[in-house]
Amino acid sequence: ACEAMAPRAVVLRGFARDDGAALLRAVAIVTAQAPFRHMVTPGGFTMSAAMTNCGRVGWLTDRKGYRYDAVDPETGLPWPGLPEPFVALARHAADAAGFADFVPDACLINRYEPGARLSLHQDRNERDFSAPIVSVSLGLPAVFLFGGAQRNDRPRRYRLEHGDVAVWGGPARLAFHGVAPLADGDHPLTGRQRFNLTLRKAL
Ligand code: MD3
Ligand code: FE
Repeated sequence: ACEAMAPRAVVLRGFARDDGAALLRAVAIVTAQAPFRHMVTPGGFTMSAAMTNCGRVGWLTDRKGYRYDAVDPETGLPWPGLPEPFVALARHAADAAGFADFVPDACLINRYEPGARLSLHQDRNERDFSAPIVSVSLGLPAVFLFGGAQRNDRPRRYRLEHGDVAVWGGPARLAFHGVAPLADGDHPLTGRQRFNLTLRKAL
């Protein structure tokens, strides 16, 4: 099942459901080396979603700004490599959405607990906006807010469930988007948590 949100933005419902347990095992391996942490925005706010990364570079925010870096500032080590199941899934999902030859080099992993949210923003720290972004939802469901090219455009709301994969490219690549505060719940694989894998070509 495939649902279009906008030109070149689709949700592949349940695309990763059968891989959910394996993807979560890979998340546990990554976070043993690069633990989840609550980053601080340039404006001084601590983010409610906890984050970590794997891949050649990882996305960061601190008082100095938003950027990608090859080193985890918490450990001083390079980020763990991209697990093979992440790369395979990203490539297959991009293919299914009509983006051939997508090769991600970075994955931001977000962890939401009840009440955590992500305010409306654009993803614009990547070098090449022509590559799509593939996002995988695991665990508790969330309400995804999908706006337009302008911050003021009223966002539409989409429920993203365990195993749903979204692919964003073309004009949708720079759309404003966010995540509404997570509702409490209990998922058989993740308990009171939602994980989101955002696979990108950052370099
Ligand atoms: C639409 N994460 O990490 S993923 C992010 O659920 C982020 O954790 C959200 O937005 C999450 O930056 C949403 C879906 C997503 C990712 C990138 C996009 C949607 C997007 C880029 C352009 C438009
Ligand atoms: Fe984003």
